[in-house]
This record gives sequence, C-alpha cells and structure tokens, in this order.
Amino acid sequence: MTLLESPSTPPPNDESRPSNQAGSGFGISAVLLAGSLALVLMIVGLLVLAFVALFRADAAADDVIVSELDISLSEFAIEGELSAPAGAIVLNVVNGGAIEHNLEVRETGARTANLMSRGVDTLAVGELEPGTYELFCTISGHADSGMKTELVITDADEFAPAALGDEHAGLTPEQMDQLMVDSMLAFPAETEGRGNQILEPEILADGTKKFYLTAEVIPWEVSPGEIVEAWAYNGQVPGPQIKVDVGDNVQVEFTNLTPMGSDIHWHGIHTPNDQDGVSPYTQDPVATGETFLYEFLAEDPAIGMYHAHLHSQTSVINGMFAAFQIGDTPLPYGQTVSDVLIPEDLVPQFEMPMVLNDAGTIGLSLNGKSFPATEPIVIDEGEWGVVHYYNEGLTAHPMHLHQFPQLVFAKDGIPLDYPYWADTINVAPGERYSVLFHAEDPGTWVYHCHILTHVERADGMFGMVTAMIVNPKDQA
Ligand SMILES: [Cu+2]
Repeated sequence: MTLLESPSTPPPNDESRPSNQAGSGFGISAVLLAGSLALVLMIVGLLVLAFVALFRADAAADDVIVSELDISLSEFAIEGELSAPAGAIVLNVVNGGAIEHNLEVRETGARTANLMSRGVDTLAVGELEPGTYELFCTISGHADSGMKTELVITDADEFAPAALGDEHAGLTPEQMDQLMVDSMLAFPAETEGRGNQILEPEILADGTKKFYLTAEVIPWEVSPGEIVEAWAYNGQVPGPQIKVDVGDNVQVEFTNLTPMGSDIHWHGIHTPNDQDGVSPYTQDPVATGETFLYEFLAEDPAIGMYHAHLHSQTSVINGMFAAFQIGDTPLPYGQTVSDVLIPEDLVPQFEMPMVLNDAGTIGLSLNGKSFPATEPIVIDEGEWGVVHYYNEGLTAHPMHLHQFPQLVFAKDGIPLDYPYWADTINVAPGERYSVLFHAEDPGTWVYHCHILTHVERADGMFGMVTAMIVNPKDQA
C-alpha cells in the first residue's frame, strides 16, 4: 500500500517546495513569465537568423548570386545600392531619418518592420528575375512625399556594378562635380508664381477689415520647369500674408473650390471657439463650392499662421498654409544680448516670412519654392533683417545662416525675456521662431536647412536652400 501513496503531499517542512505566500508567489510567476518571454524572443530571433542564413546557404548551394544591398531611409527618400544582378536579394535597411519608416518591395510584398530612427532590419527578398522593382515606404503619405524608388535587377552577365552607387551609374566623378556646380550656378532661377503676397483688406463701414480667401487646386512651378498640383489660397504658395493691428475686427470670407471639404484654423491666434476652424467640432466642413465667414477680434499680438485643418495631411502639405501677423514685430530694442546692443532706433531693412515645407506636392521647399527657384534675401552691408520661420511640414528643419548669428527674439510670436544668438535654429512642425541678424559682411552667404538630404541630391542642389546677398556699402 505504501507504494501507491500519493507523492503529491510532501512533508510540511520540505524546503524545496514553492512558498504559497502572496507576493513571493507573484514574484516567481513574473520571473518565470519574463524568462519564458525572453526564451520565446530568443527562439524567434534565432529562427530569423537561421532563416536568413539558410536562405543565403540555399542560394549559394544552387549557385545563385546573392547580393546584399545597403538601403537607407530618410525624410523623404530611399537611397543606397539600387541595382544588382539577377539572383537572391538581401536588403540591409537602415532608417537614417528622424521619424518612423519601413520598406516594401511592391512586386513581392516583402516588407521590413516599421523602423524607428536608427532602426535596422534585414529583408530577405528572395530570388529576383531581371526587371524593375518598386521600393517604397508604406506609411501613409511617405511614398507620395518621395519615399519610392526603383530597384533594377539586370541579367547576371550584363551587370556592371557602379562604383559610386546606382544614382551615379555611368557618370565620372568630374561629371558629378559638374552636375552639382551647374545646379548651384542656376540660382536664383525665375519661376512662375510667388507666395506670401500681402493681402489688402476691404474696410467695412464699421472699420472691420474683411479679407477674401479662395482655395483651389492650381498648377504651381515649384522649381524651374517642375509644375505640380498645388492646393493654394488665392493662387499662391504660401497663401497671401494677412497683417492686422491689435484691436482690429477681422472677417475672412473663405470659399472652398478644392475637391474636398475644408476649413481654416488660425494657428497661434486667439479666437472664440466657434471660429477655431476645426470641423466638425467648431463648424461644419466647408464643402466644395461653399463659402464660410470667419469673424474675430484681433485681441493679442501674434506671429501666427493659417492653414486648413480638415484633410490637412493632403491640403496643408500641398500648399494651404500662410502667415498671419497681429501687431508689430516684438524686437528687443535697447537690450544687450551677449555683448551686442540692439539699437533703440533699429529699423530692419526687410522682414520676411520663411515658410518651411517638406512633403506633399510642394515637397522640400522655402516659401513654396525649391532651390534654385527660392528667392534670395538681398540686404545692404551693415543693415539688419528679420526672418520669421514657420514650419508647415512634417519634420523639423535646422535652419542655418552662414556668417551671421541669428538673434532669436520670439518663439511662436511670444517675445523672449532672454533673446539668444544661435547660428542654427531647429524649427519643428507648427513652430515659429522670429530672428534678427546684422549683415556685417558683404558677399553671398548660403542659408539652408542643415539636414543635408533636404538640400542636395546626386544630381545637384535642390530644396531648402537660399542665400543672403549682402551688397557692399559703397555699392549700396
Ligand atoms: Cu530640412
């Protein structure tokens, strides 16, 4: 009988038995759970590695050429080794951008994980026949913004690797220099259309300033010969600048001729809630062909902007954005900042908005134009200038002016108690920075976003670049 005695009741003082005490029991479960999770993750990881290894070994065993291509993702481009001989293709993908991206081969459906900034993934695409394959980012809007390209697979016998990468295939280094130089010497280039024009109001009997804005899809020359479909206010990108005084009663009659419903949000400007321009919360969408009247008191000074809110990921990045200023520019007159005295009687020779964009049909641009169509800033030696940055794009842009430090005196239109000098100002989406600079040295000084792929492609300079041209005093 003793042989059949159940072993499930150990002696009460058995030290090896797990304790039933609450707390430590939970701790052990958590440890076991974490352990199992780690084990599962390890197994999954090993399986992936084994799969890639097997895939490579398999390919090698069948005498198939295996090509490993380095591909880098960024806002908004796919670059790297984009050609290979027919055979097994492995893509080593790295996200060198600031926001999340992925990569899919459209024809095979092979796709990386969604990669955070600096994330990497290895994509075993399989064997590809000669032909052209589309690589793109599946995250909404990224392919349209530029994250699509072609992978060219050639016959193994005809394949000649390009020493300098596919985008330079067939070009000598001298020819590449020439492309870059030519693109830079094309600045400043004439194009049709100019944004940021001051919009004059109609003055009503009671003194109200009434503005008229019509949104529609128009052809827009973003760089010489490159005509895109812009979504524009009053036929310009950025839309017209509106400037009013503190205390003005403002009306804006908005007519929507775009194909989708719209509204106008007054970004950084105090309004009653029902004038905030956020359909359907504060108003109905303004349907195609309809008109809506906004009305509010310009109560407080503002370096604001206006843009569509509904369908913003289409309409705003395609051009429906503009500057809106209430009151005077809050310059730090008479202040000394890092040993530099800002004169009491300073009158800037010019003051301009610099509206940044990086997406949609307009793409990487300053004031709706891509280099070399961007407008140079012309100033006389010894004069002061003011620039207001407005970021209406999808990512931050570090704006760098050569030679002259920029005095940041207002953030989002709010005057800073402690203005500061900087040579590079990082402007995130939605932000405004107002800067003052002193053009002390003559010459052509470039002025650009310092994310280098926002200003150069293999075929030359483009995008978010302009220049400050300082005329010498004796020629001023
Ligand atoms: Cu940039």
